Order: sequence, then structure tokens, then C-alpha cells
Amino acid sequence: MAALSDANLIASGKVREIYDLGTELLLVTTDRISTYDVIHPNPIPDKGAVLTAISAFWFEQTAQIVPNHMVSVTTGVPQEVRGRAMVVRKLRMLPVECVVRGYITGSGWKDYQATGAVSGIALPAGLRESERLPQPIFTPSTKAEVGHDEAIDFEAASALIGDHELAVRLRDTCIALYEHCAEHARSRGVILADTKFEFGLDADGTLTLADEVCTPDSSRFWPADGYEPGHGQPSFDKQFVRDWAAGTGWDKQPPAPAIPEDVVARTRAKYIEAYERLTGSDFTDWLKRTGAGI
Ligand code: Q0N
Repeated sequence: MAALSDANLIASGKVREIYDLGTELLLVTTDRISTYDVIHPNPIPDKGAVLTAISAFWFEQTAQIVPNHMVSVTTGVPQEVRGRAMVVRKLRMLPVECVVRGYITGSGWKDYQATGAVSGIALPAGLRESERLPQPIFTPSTKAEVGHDEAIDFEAASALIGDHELAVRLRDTCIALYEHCAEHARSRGVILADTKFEFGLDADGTLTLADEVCTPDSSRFWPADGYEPGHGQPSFDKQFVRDWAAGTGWDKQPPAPAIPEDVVARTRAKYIEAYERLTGSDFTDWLKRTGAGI
């Protein structure tokens, strides 16, 4: 790939962009950051590289559990996005977001308080906010084109997929992936409270892990140090931005205010710390390996 301008932009999200390379895709992760689902006008430098590096780490770590779409973070990646882009195989994507929860928080906590269940799964009575679940649960959602994804139960996900046996394999695979990643993260002082996976089928019909994997953008990361059920937990990566935003009196409606430079610097350091804690590698080694910023 000569330059990014030679590739065809086929999708642009709040944070990520997808380019068509012909038989493959280029997934580019930007440095943009959102709080309360609103993108701030200024970036967090290196955030896109950290997220790409974390996904690449998990793709390597979990290849024995399920095949994945990663092809390369060097060959075929244009110089201008090196470090924050990945060439991936084109798949036929399954029409469900595969959420796994190991802790009861966010919309799961809301649903549990209202019904005692999440995604049709009855949970023990008396759970406290942010409490660890007896076992991780699969709580799929539909992919909404705009706005928020809608929570569905397993049978609804299976109907959308159109193959019950595949849906069972998908659920089992998601639980195995979550257990692997959460155990690894926990051993390094990070709680992976919940996460969202996406899958597709390759040309042979093989179930294949796609998208990003167990990044701070697709998951809730909590510092294990200070974890305490009974209330919401601080976010590993975004807490400085949230605390600053709360102090501004911003009403959480667009447009989001610009993040001051000291908050940007501290947040950037948290993303890099997340990568280095999870992987045990220096982030600068990732930048060197991928030829970023040459
Ligand atoms: C694909 N999305 C939704 C990027 C990810 N390997 C693939 N093959 C075909 N299509 C897709 C992938 C992947 N990954 C996935 N859209 C297309 C998720 N997006 C959201 C925006 O950022």
C-alpha cells in the first residue's frame, strides 16, 4: 500500500475507520476519545496505537482459542498510519455484538436491578453494583446503525445468526475468550469487567474473531487496586477526563469541550500504562516494531 489516499474509505466511526484494500481491509484506529458517547475535539496522542497494539497482543494470545482476522501490522500498512492500523481478512460479519460480563455494572446492573436477570439469565439475589458474577455471562446485543445497541437474549441472537449450533459455539467461544483475557489481566492488576467481541465467517465458513479485542474502548478496565463492590468503579483509562468533565459542568450533550493539556498528558500515560501492564512490553517497542512515526 503506497498511501492511505490510495485506499477506499468504506466506513468511518467515532474512533475507527475501515479502508477496502481489495481482498483485505485496513482498520485504522484514530486518537479520538469520547466521554458519555461524545467525541472531544482534541485527540489523545498515541491512543490509536495503544488500542491497535492491545488488540494485536490479544489476537496472538488467543489464536489457540479461535482463529482471527489479523493479517499484518506492517506489510500493507501505509506509513502515515503505522502503529495504529492493521490489515485484516474480509469476513462475512455476524449480526450480533457479543458482550461478555464478568462483573455486574452499566446496563447489566440496570437490568438486574429492574428484573433480577440480564439477557434472560437469572442472577443470584442480592448482588451489589460492580460485584463479580459467579461465572461470566454472554449478553448479546443487536448492532444498531445509529444510537445504542439493543440488548437481546441468547435465543434472539441465535435467530439473527440463523444457525443454533453456530450460536452455541459463538457463546462458548466468547466465554472462553473472556476467561482467558480476564485471568491474564487480573494477574497484572487490571480487572476486565466486561467486553464486546465481534465475529465473522471466513470463505470456508470458519468462525473468526474480528474487530478489536479487549481494548479499553471495547471493554471496561478497572484498576484491581482499590476495587470495591457497592458502587461504580473508576475507569482505568478515562477517569481523569471524566473527573475533569464533571468539574466543568458540561451537560454531556454535543459538542464536548476541549480537554486541557495536563488531562490529555495524564490520560495518554494511562493508555500506555494499560498496554505495558497487560503485555509486559514497552510501548516504544511496539512503535519501533511497526515503524510508526519514521
Ligand atoms: C467489519 N465492522 C463493524 C471498525 C470495526 N474483518 C472484517 N471483515 C468484514 N467486515 C468487517 C470486518 C472487521 N472487523 C466490521 N464493519 C465491518 C465494526 N467496525 C466498527 C468501526 O471500526
